[in-house]
Amino acid sequence: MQTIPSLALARAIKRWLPQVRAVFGGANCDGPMGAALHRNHRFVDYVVRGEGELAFPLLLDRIDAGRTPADVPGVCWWDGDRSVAVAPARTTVPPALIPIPTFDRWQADFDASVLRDRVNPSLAVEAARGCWWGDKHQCTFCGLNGSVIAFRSKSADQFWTELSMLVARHQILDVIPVDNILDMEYFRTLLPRLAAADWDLRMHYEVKSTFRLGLCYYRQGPGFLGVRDVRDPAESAVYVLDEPPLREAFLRCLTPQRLDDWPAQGQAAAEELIAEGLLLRRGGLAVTLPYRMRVWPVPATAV
Ligand code: B12
Ligand code: SF4
Repeated sequence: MQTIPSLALARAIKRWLPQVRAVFGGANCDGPMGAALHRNHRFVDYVVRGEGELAFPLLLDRIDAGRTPADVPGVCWWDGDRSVAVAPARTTVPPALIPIPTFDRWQADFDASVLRDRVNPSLAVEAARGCWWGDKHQCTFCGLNGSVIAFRSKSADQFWTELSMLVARHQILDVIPVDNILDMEYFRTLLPRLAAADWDLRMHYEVKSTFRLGLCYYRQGPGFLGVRDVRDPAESAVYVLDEPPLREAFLRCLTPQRLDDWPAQGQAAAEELIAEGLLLRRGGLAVTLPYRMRVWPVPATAV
């Protein structure tokens, strides 16, 4: 929800139903923004700053018990007309406890909607919080100023289980992970599994601009539909390894090969890859170029 409409709605609700408690939370209430939002709007009863999984149930407990939430981390509350901001928690919610979203009610509403044939629905899922890049040198424009930036992610097993359950339950193949950044470990653990499932999943992940294209290339495009190359089109090129003989030649040459021993079709495929700069021939041997490169040796997004 947007902040200003949410404030207007909260004010209207409080005007008509003053007994209702207005609680705000989310990215726009993070850190000092949350304290300022509370301080400036007397009709906002509470603001939860930071992660809600532990703080929100605690706040509800305190409200239920008629106690002040002075011990609930990150919460802003009113002591008379004074806005009090409790310091946020130092600990974070362990990734294994990050809940699985429940889309059942949304699905029922969607199915009943007249717009259902006009909208292409996606599932929003969460595998990680924080940012491993920002942990070391946060980008100047980063919006995660108030939150804990330490990176934490679900194990590939857990995320795979959640993802496959949601996809099967809702029969939706468009998936949007809300993570700030892709867990690099997933190249080894999760992505090969997604690729092997062969589900036609369309996942949209954020990666760093310094991300090595060779990583995708090495993993044979692990379920990626495409990599957006934001360089000047004049300097970039796309080469797709989509024909079986090309893929086979490429993969076989991960171990140096003597091309003379290959059948004609394999040799033709290898020649094409050599021409593209994806294989290197030295003497009688051909080998796939190494993928761990800072700068990709060919002007290609070879996925
Ligand atoms: C998905 C997403 C979107 C989607 C939303 C799709 C949708 N239908 O929900 C789209 C693409 C529309 C979007 C748009 C924008 N986004 Co956005 N978006 C995100 C993203 C990637 C994930 C948010 C999410 O769902 N997380 C999963 C949930 C479970 O976690 P959470 O939101 O952090 O919530 C936790 C707590 O905040 C708290 N909480 C949340 N809500 C509440 C409510 C209550 C009552 C309580 C008690 C607690 C609580 O508990 C949750 C669990 O711990 C975040 C980055 C990130 N990874 O957080 C950016 C992010 C929230 N977006 C951001 C921005 C700037 C925008 C835009 C303004 C961009 C623009 N210039 O247009 C717009 C604004 C849209 C709007 N109307 O408000 C910034 C916000 C910066 C800030 N601190 O204010 C973020 C943090 C990205 C960033 N790093 O800069 N966004
Ligand atoms: S990569 Fe994104 S989340 Fe990470 S520090 Fe930069 S802007 Fe922030």
